Amino acid sequence: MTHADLRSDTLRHLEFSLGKDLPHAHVYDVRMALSLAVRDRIITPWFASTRAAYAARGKRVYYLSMEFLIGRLLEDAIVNLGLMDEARAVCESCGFDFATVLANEPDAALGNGGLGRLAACFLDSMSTLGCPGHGYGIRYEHGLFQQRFEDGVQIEEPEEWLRQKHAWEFERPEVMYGIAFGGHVRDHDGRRVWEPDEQVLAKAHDTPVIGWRGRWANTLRLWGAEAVHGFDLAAFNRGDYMGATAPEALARTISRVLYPDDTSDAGKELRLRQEYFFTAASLRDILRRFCGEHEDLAALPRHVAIQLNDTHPAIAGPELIRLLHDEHGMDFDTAEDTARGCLGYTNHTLMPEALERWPEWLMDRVLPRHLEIIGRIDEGHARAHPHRNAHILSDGNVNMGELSFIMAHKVNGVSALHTDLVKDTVFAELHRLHPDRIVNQTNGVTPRRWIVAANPALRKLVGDTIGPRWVSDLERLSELEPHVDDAGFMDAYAAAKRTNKEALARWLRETQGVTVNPAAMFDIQIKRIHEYKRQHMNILETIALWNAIREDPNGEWTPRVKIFGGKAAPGYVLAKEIIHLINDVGRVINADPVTRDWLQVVYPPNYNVTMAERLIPAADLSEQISTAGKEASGTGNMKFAMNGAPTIGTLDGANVEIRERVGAENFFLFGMTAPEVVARRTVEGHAAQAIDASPRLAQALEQVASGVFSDGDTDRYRGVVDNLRHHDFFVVCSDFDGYWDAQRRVDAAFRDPAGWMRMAALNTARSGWFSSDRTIRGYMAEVWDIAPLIAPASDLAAE
Ligand code: 26W
Repeated sequence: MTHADLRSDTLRHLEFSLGKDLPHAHVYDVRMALSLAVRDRIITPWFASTRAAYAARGKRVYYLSMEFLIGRLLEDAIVNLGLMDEARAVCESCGFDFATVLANEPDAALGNGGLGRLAACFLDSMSTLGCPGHGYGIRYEHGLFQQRFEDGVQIEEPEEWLRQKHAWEFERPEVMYGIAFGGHVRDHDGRRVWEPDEQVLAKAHDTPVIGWRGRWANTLRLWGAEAVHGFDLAAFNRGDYMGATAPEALARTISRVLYPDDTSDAGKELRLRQEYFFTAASLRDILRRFCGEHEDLAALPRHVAIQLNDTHPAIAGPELIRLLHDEHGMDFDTAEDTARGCLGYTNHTLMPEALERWPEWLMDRVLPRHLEIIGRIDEGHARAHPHRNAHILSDGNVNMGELSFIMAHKVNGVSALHTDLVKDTVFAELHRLHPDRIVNQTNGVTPRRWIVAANPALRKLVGDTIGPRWVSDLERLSELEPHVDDAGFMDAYAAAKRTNKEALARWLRETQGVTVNPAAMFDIQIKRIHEYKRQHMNILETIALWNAIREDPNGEWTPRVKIFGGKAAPGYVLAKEIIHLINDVGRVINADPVTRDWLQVVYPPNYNVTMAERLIPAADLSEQISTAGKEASGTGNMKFAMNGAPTIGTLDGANVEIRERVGAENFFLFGMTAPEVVARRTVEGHAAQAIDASPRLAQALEQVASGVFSDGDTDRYRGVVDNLRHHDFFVVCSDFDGYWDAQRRVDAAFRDPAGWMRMAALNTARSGWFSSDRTIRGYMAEVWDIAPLIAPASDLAAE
């Protein structure tokens, strides 16, 4: 594929798809034209993959997720098709800067955080491995809100990714299902018949997901809601214009916007409708495809694996039974076993408030037949396990975690520690009843987006050092290890990091008006704002460091830039207070002439996938400081390690496995372990005790409380301060001194550039296991029992 071909195809699309000639083209036009030309090159492998899957008459995986945090797609497609140089040349030959063209694409922000991004990484790996499958989700008109700061306070703005045409999707008007809601269930000659009183249409929109080197492509099918009867002409003619469009507007509400909560179950009826809408449409589509190839529905588990991305699609169990039993006449128990044979369930959180529990009255109102079926499942499980105390229905609620567990043949956690905690806590009883159902599948991330695309400097160095095969066989990064003692390699490694830091410094100056010193340590914490992730502990340590530097300005300090990024759920008051505090502390510290050269705080608004791709390659230090036992896995931690940023962190989630693999000497550990945290909480006044024992912490807390960072307003941070002094459920105070000491160890280590770079390079060399390709191979073998339909890339003659 030559530059000329890509250029001529781009110019053809500019003219015939965008209706623009080059002299009048805007960056949007060139971005769209190039996207269409690149997309053309995905169609052939896409069709071939679909045909191969049909020809194989084998098994497919269906990944059901309320969230797919995709980000941008143009660069990802160019990287996977190996067209980087050609695409850059096409843009320049059209008189446009390549980076500017790429930056014109909006992020597809159809997710909140870890769970949504994991789903996107999994799609990339399934295609790269040739694992036949589909992603199923919702085509939200508005993704995760845009964040801006007003005087340091988070303001949410609607996200408008569909304001421009979405270059990567194909509308499928022929793939449309009526999804029913409400109504009643009545007996009809011995059978239960659901008579819903509402219907909404689900229309498919397909996005091809191309794998590494374009060898396979799966489909991401997103459902958009439409009204059965759109426009009410009669109302319009009566001049009731709102009335005329109301049916359309009401129906589209279901796929209008992503719920921005990522840890607390809003429990809103619309959320339940969203969950049923996409799950029901997906199951109809799955059964249509199956019935097109096979007769016997009892064989479904041999051809269909359905993965529930947390409990959000858990209604899939009852819905599949309803389709098999109510609509296809299969007897109930066989329908239940058949459904269980298809379903796998992944748990992503232990946070009690994040476990979905729907009030029975609400389930009865929205999905009356499903509530009945859930009741029968619960009774059946009771009969099979008389003396149990794990109930799907309890205290007037439908527990979606228990439903997912009981309806799945395999349940998995997302890191070794988390899976053990799932067995010992949330599902302890069910684990006792089904001891071989829970397995671990430690998360992973795709190296295509998170190294090849995000860090071209490192990509080049690694490729020049160990050849090209690492991209689809990431554990080959270990071949770098011998080179860590080679000065030439280490100079080049340091140069790559420096290049990325200078690029980030430029971006911060241009977009945030902030000047940072690229020689300083870039200490980065980017993730959703939540008390268990302890961004407030980070900013308290920053205040204590500021105090220490002011007390001894000529001391031996390590210049540091503290970079934060992250959104708070709009209703999460304390998280929003933490954001305000970070911005307020930054305002004061950045203005301090005494400490300016030693300490800066930067918090660019609207953290998203694209910003992560910009920040992670430039990081020196990765902040993974959650309360042990709370972060199920983390995936940012893996992206930082791969890109040469050692971790300061607790023994939580996948930090444990990262430390095991990169080596304890290349990881700055601190803090209590999960059992120690549980024990510490039983100590009356544990926070006050810790504050009394730590003058640094006490001083920092007092400064926050007394208004040092809020123009003397002593109310602004009363919430955060009182919570820490009197509750501190996430043991910030008790872990503070350990964190402070670890940060001082980091300072000392960073003052030895060669030693630091060695740690960084060993983090890269030893983090290959955290590829999502390894994770997906685990799911294929241990959960989905499916074989890839293409040979492993490593078998290929030349990459
Ligand atoms: C009902 C509201 C809601 C929405 C999303 C509750 C919980 C969620 C997600 C499960 C939260 C989430 O994103 N969990 C993160 O999942 C990642 C992928 O497995 C893990 O790496 C993170 O540790 C976990 O917090």
